[in-house]
Amino acid sequence: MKEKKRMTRRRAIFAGITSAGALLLSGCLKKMPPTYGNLLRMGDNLTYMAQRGLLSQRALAMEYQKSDITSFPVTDIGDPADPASKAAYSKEYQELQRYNFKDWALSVEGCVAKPGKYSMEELKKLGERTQITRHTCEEGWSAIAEWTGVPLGTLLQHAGILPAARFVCIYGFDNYGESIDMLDAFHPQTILAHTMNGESLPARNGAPVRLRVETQIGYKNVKYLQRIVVTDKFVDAGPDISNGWSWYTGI
Ligand SMILES: Nc1nc2c(c(=O)[nH]1)N[C@H]1C(S)=C(S)[C@@H](COP(=O)(O)O)O[C@H]1N2
Ligand SMILES: [Mo]
Repeated sequence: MKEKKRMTRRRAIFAGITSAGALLLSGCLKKMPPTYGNLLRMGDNLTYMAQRGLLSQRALAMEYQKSDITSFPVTDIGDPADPASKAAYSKEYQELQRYNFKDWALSVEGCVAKPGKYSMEELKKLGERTQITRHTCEEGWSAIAEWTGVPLGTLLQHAGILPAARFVCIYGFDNYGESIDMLDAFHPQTILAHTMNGESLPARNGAPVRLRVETQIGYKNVKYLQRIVVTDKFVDAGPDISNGWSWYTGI
């Protein structure tokens, strides 16, 4: 009896290991990160393969209640008059900000049938989603806020995304950029947020619009959006390759 139990347990463990292995292997070939082979991006290999292979691809990130909302630390933005502050306060950005972003428009380019610019009004007309989520910065802090914005997938569909499209590069006015794959681009919680905690997105949090990609870590959430480029090839748009930060940072 004892022996049998032990056997069953051993078999169960073995079955568990082999099925997990088979799952990984079967999904493996299709689920290599596009950065595979890049030494500084080695972190992607396991996280991307594990996430794409084992988790439901539409799994939602945790959403919170209004009472969970916390303060957000001030990160990279300083005083616009201070030359040491980041390029988010470039001349072009300052000009737009001076008129409350009235003339701002988001450029959508690349593998889309209808490339063009979307004003705030046009973006808002496409639809919206509101979510209370936790932002997790790679530097060790996290904060919860409510975000409202147009789902990136809705915008891409409206722009007539072409079958060749594989990645979406998102750039801010400070030349910060990131790229994500189509699964994350069309994830229901991936939105272009124009509203934070019920108010227009403040400058320091990325006005007028920022990306919220809740399936990944803080630095993928590009602020001060300027343009979106849909590509058929992998473009490692991240600025942090030299730091060895992963391209894929699934959470
Ligand atoms: N354009 C742009 N987006 C950016 C950054 C940046 O420097 N420039 N920093 C990233 C990092 S590392 C984090 S943690 C979050 C910080 O968002 P917050 O300033 O709203 O807290 O923005 C991300 N998006
Ligand atoms: Mo961060």
